[in-house]
Amino acid sequence: MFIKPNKSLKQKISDLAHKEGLSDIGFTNPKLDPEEFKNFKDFINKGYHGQMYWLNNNIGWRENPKLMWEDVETIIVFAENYYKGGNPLADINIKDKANISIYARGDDYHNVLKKKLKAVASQIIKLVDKSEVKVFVDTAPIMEKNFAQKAGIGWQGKHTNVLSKKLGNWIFLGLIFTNIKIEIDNPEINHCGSCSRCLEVCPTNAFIAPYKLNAKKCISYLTIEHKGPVDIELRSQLGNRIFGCDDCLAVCPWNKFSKKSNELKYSNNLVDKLDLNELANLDDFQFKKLFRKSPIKRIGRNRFVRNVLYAIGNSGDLKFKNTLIKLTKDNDLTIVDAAYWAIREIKKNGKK
Ligand code: B12
Ligand code: SF4
Ligand code: SF4
Repeated sequence: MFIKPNKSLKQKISDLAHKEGLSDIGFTNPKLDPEEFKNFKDFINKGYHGQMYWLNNNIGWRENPKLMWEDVETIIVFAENYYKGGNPLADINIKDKANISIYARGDDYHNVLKKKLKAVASQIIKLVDKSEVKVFVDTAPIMEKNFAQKAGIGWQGKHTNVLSKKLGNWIFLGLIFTNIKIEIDNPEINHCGSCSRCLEVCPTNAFIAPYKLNAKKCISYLTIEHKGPVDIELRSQLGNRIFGCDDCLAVCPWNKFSKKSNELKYSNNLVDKLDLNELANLDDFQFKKLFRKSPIKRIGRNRFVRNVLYAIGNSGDLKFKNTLIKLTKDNDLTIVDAAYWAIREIKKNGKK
């Protein structure tokens, strides 16, 4: 469907986004720069995706979103600020407490953001006759960060995430595809300059080069996506990070422009400063209950307890002894392995 570029329609959609509390909006066409797809394929061919085999599914859709939906004419990209204020790394040295990435300390953004995008999308179809829309947050095979840069939301920094001069890097991305042809925005240019703070701070040296991540070494991958035991050499570098990692994001100087998010669902602090002992003792039912609204629930009790055990091993604290002994008899073999590893670490490095 073609309608003439329509400024007022664009303004109306932007107003709808602001009404929903979304932080930024940009418009672009569904054409990906071939260089970006080449980079993506290179990432897969080198095996940097680890066990995230799903990244290789429907790979053609990533290259050309029209193969997924041939009528798509415009991609509307939204940024959702989730910054809670304060120092996101404040907890990483409190060894007997869990550190959870700030994106996962409140309600699951997939649900919160999708609801807002659906509200915007349902209004768009009322504005234009025969218009259609599709809403995406995170899970579809779409190069969200590349389209965000093309739509002028921000640029992909050396840490590989999108950051903006207005918002810093604590932003989620969400997309609406539509068959309405709308005037597009200018892409944002890169403002990283000679800075390399994010590359230097990474605890596992996961960056092969600026803009290139070996996800297999990234703590976010290891604690969220990786199934089974984590490589022994990487376990001690996890510290107390039991779900996700914020280190490379937290050091970015552009965060001086970050403001506290107006979305209270991200800051309900459901899971702040949790005690490692309590977390290690969660059974399946308790785990599901505690994390029912959180993105953490996706990884399940066993992978979660595995992460907690690595953190306990890294705490070097003998007070966890009884819990560790109990978990050497768990039904899950990865948990058993993690419990024995933690006992060895505490014996080796522990404070009595
Ligand atoms: C797979 C995935 C992961 C993987 C891989 C991360 C990654 N860098 O892609 C893991 C599990 C590690 C991960 C972690 C995180 N993720 Co994630 N993840 C995704 C997902 C589902 C796909 C991204 C993807 O396609 N990766 C594949 C690789 C190839 O992409 P890439 O690293 O961006 O590769 C590009 C660059 O390497 C570039 N490039 C290569 N060489 C060169 C050279 C030069 C000179 C240049 C300029 C560029 C360049 O080209 C490649 C293609 O564009 C997206 C959602 C989506 N559908 O897009 C969310 C997404 C990227 N994740 C998100 C978030 C919030 C996170 C975490 C911050 C969560 C946390 N706190 O733990 C961390 C950040 C870790 C990090 N440093 O990236 C947000 C990021 C929002 C933003 N502001 O950008 C997204 C967009 C989800 C969302 N909808 O909000 N994630
Ligand atoms: S999220 Fe953490 S582990 Fe992953 S690249 Fe950034 S600093 Fe490194
Ligand atoms: S820390 Fe520096 S290099 Fe990394 S994304 Fe921010 S500005 Fe770019």
